[in-house]
Amino acid sequence: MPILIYPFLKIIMVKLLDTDIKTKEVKKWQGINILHFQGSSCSQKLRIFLKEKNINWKSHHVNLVTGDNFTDWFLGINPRGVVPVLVDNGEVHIESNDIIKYLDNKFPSKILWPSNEANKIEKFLEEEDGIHLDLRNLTMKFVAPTFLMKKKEKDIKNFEESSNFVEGVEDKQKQIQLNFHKNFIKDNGISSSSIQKSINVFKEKLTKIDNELSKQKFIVSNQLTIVDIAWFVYLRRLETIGFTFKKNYPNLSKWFIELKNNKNFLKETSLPTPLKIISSIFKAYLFLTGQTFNKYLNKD
Ligand SMILES: N[C@@H](CCC(=O)N[C@@H](CS)C(=O)NCC(=O)O)C(=O)O
Repeated sequence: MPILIYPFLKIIMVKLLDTDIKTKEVKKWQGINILHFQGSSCSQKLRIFLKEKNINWKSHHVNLVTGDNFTDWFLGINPRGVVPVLVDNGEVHIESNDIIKYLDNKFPSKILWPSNEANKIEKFLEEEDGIHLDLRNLTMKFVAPTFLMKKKEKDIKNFEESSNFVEGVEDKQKQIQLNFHKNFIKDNGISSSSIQKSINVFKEKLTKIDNELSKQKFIVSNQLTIVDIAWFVYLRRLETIGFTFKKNYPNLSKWFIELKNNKNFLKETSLPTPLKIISSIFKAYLFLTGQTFNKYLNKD
């Protein structure tokens, strides 16, 4: 059963049970351990949060491009096959927003999830998590070539055959991840209709956030919160893909430029160097073959 740590805020932690954890060595890990990938948006959000709060942590790099997340070792820590993961003194927590909520409570030095705005923050983060696969659609279409983004059949098979239990019950999230990668292989990439849908989802959300930012300095209030970090990460990815904000989202654009002055924000959202090089070459290829992001942007 999920553990309620702040019952008054309806906050639910995803903490693995001992029986869910097949990679037993992590139970001996001391302190704050983070399993993450440099180019993963959820990991970027968590890393900025950790830096802003000055929390010391031990890094465990999981390369999503080479399939580290579908090894028995990693699946024995997170059966969903995704990063980030927190191992705190042998306890395994998954789901980036839940990890952040847990750590914000544990280290109250600089609160980024203030209790007086908790309901609003939860709503924003639920929405952010809900469109994560839209961000992935756009990333997998515009950041690197399909052949590089495709998971290996043997990795998918290993993932499919691995344990499916989170908090002692069969997990639906694993199936969502599995279906995503299987469809990517079957369709040889992301379909044009999915791209169009994902762009429209973002246009709607950006309009909403731009409106919030017309009323106050940050998205939730006049104070920086985790929602700003989460959306900064999304905007950095959208920017890489080719989205521009200045004309249609002026408040958002101003907020984005200001947050870019924070070195931690900028550094943690940079693509790994090899991916940066591949992405530049790929962008040129998309341009030459008339498949740029802008081609989709202005359609409804
Ligand atoms: N809801 C999850 C989503 C985690 C997620 O999808 N992580 C991505 C990276 S941002 C991942 O690990 N993808 C695995 C892959 O692409 O192979 C969370 O917030 O932690």
